[in-house]
Amino acid sequence: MGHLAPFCRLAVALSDRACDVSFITIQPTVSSAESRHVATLLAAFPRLRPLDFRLADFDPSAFASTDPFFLRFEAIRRSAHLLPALLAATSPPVSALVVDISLASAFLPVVSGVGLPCYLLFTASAAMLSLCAHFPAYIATRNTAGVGDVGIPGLRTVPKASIPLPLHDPNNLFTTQFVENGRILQKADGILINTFHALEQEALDALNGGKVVPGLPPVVAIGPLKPAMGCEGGSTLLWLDAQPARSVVYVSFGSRTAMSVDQMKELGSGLERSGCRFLWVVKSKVVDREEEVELEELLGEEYQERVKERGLVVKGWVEQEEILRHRAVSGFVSHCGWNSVTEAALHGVPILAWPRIGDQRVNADVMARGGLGIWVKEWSWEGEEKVVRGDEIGERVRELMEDEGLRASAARLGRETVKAVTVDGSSGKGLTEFIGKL
Ligand code: BUP
Repeated sequence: MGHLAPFCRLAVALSDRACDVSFITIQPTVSSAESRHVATLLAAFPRLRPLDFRLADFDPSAFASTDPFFLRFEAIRRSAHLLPALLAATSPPVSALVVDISLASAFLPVVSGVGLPCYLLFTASAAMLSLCAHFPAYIATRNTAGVGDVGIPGLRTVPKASIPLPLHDPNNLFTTQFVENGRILQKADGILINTFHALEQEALDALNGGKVVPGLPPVVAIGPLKPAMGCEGGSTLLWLDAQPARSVVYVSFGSRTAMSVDQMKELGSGLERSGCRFLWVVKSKVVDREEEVELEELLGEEYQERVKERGLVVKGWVEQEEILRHRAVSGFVSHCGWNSVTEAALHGVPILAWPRIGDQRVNADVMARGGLGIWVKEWSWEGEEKVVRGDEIGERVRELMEDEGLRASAARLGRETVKAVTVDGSSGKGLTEFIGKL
């Protein structure tokens, strides 16, 4: 969802600005959330033209990864040769493509081969783009030394502990994709990125000033891309309506970060001990289709009964953006998926960061530097057995909800974010610049 959501938003933003937009859809999807999201998008915006992309045969067992999302990216990458036929059948003809960063090295040569400009959409932070751009050169110097702290020229050092875990294994499928995509960035006609200058000026300057790596095409900040799809209230929002203003902490770890049952129980106890009202989205499986266990089984029989006066626990999809914009919500315990960070910024909601996998520590660092929240660096990370205790979680949640200074600085960033996405703001101008090129 972290990749799909910004693509849907970009499609709507371009269409709103009088571009004729075709949207390549891929079937089958990995998660139910993806299928629903695409169906909702196409129903709400019939002017977007769906192009149905059928994948070539793919045997996942041939690749060094068990991550269903990395494997799906690989399946799409290996179907790139089918793209020209799809494009040739499109009327009116397509004049440029915007391709996800994860597909860059497979799709860029094919798109260039049919004579079309190819832009990349980088769906994470500019700090992460800097790591992606520099990483191929970095590992070329390491020989057998393995990955340590990575000093990004013109920016800062990403500590070893914040490097996504798969990148420590040179044979991992994600490492192969990341390095190949990093190597080909210079060949793109431009790189659109879902961030904004007030949050990541330094990284954007380093990228565009040729400091990170020479010869990059323009890196154009167009974020945060604004959510485009409304929703129908739903029981979660009704529950929020009944809560006092700025009293609720929202807890979610995104669409692909599962938590162990032991850790979930400690988190539940921490939320209870914090004394704060809370809305907690529980996720115990990486892919939502496999989420079968009932909440009672995960949290213990009496938990929900005990907390029902001030806590709502839900399993499955919620309308996160509507939650973050709700007047009752004033804190967010987040894994720091990049979309979640930018959505919190847009609504000035302070974050207590608990990054778990992938780029989330890099994002948490950007978030904390930007004055949007607190990051407890010692909390557990992928590959670690450690269980963070409930009393510690409760204390930090209370701190998040009571820190007036933090609330003020998050609100300040919120105002800057809103300004950035107006037509005359930095990201609004970025989008205009891109449309001008089209
Ligand atoms: Br879960 C969930 N409702 O219940 P991130 C997510 N979202 O609207 P991730 C909901 O999905 P990656 C839910 O608002 C955001 O736009 C959320 O993206 C929305 O994290 C998106 O925050 C999730 O980037 O993806 O899912 O971990 O690993 O690609 O960053």
